[in-house]
Amino acid sequence: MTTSLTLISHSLCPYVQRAAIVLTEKEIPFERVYIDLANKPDWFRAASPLGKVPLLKIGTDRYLFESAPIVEFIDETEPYQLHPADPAERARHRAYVEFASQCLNGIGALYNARTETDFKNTLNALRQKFEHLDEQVSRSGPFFSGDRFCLVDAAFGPVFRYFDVFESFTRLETFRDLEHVSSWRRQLADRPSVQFAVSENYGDLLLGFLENRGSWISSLLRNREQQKSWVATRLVSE
Ligand SMILES: N[C@@H](CCC(=O)N[C@@H](CS)C(=O)NCC(=O)O)C(=O)O
Repeated sequence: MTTSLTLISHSLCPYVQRAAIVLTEKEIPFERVYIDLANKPDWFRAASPLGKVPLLKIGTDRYLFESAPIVEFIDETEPYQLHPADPAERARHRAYVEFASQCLNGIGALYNARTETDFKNTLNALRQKFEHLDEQVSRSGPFFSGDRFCLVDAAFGPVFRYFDVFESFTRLETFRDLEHVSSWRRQLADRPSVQFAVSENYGDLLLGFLENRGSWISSLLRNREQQKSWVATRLVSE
């Protein structure tokens, strides 16, 4: 691609990550512009009919919106397709990209859950999705459908990344005994395109976001911080 590409981003958005991963997989140079979603600039409102990131700016004045068409555009305009060639398998991959979006909705519901009961119910619903995925993902790995990294893998890298942060302060056991999903999750976490899709301080940014939700997960996080500071105070005073 000879035209310059700019990915209009937000540091925590998992849909933006999909586009960043695919651009990196395809070794396409691109710039990133971050916007404040709480204070959307006028040019962004004009370019984004749904008011959401990601946007892909092509050249100086064309914008694409919605992550699915954005990543398919990137895939189709560059050699070495990341979607399967077989139409039925491609349709199945597209369906699992949507499944990844539903997992993201479940994660949103999880970090917004106000009570322990809601939190547990939401986590159970997510666990059922991962159980289903454990049946679907390639047995030999490393990726969703075998040895080729596909667009569907780009959609799940950001899903699993949330759990890396959640597990840094609480035990959820969402993936317990899910051998195939766990192995896929590890492979995606090791993939450079997935790692570089977020900034180095992503974990801290997400922790700060979670702490301010006023939800059950915020209290888990604060309790954890309190426990740590009690231990530290005790160590200092002993
Ligand atoms: N269906 C959209 C979802 C994108 C999305 O939800 N973006 C969120 C951030 S992760 C956003 O921009 N929200 C701002 C808003 O809704 O005002 C896609 O696949 O691109």
